[in-house]
Amino acid sequence: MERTDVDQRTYIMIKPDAVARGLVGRIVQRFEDTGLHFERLEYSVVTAEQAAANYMEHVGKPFYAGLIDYITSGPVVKMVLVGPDAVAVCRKLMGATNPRDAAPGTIRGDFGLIMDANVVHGSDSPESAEREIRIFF
Ligand code: IDP
Ligand code: MG
Repeated sequence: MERTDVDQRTYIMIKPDAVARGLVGRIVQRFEDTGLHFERLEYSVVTAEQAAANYMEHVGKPFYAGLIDYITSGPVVKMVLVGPDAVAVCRKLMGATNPRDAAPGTIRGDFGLIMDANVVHGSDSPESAEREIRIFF
C-alpha cells in the first residue's frame, strides 16, 4: 500500500524579538499542539556565518543588512520538527511573512506587527529544511 503520511522535517526558529518579549512558551506550545514531533529544541545565538548562509537568497535586497543584524541581535530558539507535511503545516501555522497580512490565529498574525520583526522563521520546502538544519545543527 502506498504511504501518504511520509515524515518530513522542517527547521523552525523563534526570532530574537519574540524571545526578548517572553513569547517562547506560547509559540512552542502552538507547534507542539500540531502533533509534530520535536527532534531538536535549543536556545542559542545565530552567528553571522549562519545568518548569511540561511538568508543567501536575499543578498542584495534593501532589507538584507537589517535582516542579518536582526537575526543575530539576541538569542533565538531553534527547532527541528518531524511529521507528515511538516513544512506546510508549520508555514500555515506561522501565517504570512508580513504580520499585517497574517490571519488572526496564526503566530505572526497574533504576535507580530511589522515585517522587520516577524516573530518566527520556518523552512519553505523540504529541500530548504534539510539545508537549514545542516546550517544550524
Ligand atoms: P519567510 O520568512 O516568510 O519565508 P522570506 O521572503 O523568505 O519570508 O523573507 C525572509 C525574512 O526576511 C522574513 O521572514 C523577514 O524577516 C525578512 N523580510 C522579508 N521581506 C522583507 C521586507 O520587505 N522588509 C523587511 N524584512 C523583510
Ligand atoms: Mg523564506
